[in-house]
Amino acid sequence: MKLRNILLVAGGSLFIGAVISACGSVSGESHTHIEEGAHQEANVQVVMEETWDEWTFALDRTEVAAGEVIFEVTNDGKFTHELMVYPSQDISSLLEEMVEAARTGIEAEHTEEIEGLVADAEGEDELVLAPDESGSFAIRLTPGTYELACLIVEMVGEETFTHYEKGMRATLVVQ
Ligand SMILES: [Cu+2]
Repeated sequence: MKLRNILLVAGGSLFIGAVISACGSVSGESHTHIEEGAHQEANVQVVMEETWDEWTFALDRTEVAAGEVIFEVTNDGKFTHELMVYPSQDISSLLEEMVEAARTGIEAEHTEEIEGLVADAEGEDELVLAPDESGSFAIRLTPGTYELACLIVEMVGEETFTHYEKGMRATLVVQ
């Protein structure tokens, strides 16, 4: 069973590889473009955690080169967390709206209010991880300053708050 899974994964990678080379050979120009993109790849380790007074996204680096960036994320906390990546912007009014919506029991979709929210190849614009879960999120980033954030709204007793305001955000500079 295990061996079968490994073989399937290997088969999948080979298939993707074949598709990329086929596209690259269509014309000289697109070939160069794809080659450049393929070599620009960076990894960022992200650890999500909450302590008594601090909720954090800890990054192992705060600068990466533009291109494909793979976030390897671990949720070391006790709550479910999400990773969203978007160009740095003021989202304070959005956070207020979300908290207000949660208090009144409305399920609010917030992602479309964020300008330039980055999605992966499958169109996913967030990576959600349960406690003790790990996962990765591969996206393409152009130069700029980005914010990594968890915008989950939590209701604990009388308190309603966003993970963001507790500190679950970090800045990544893409050069
Ligand atoms: Cu969170």
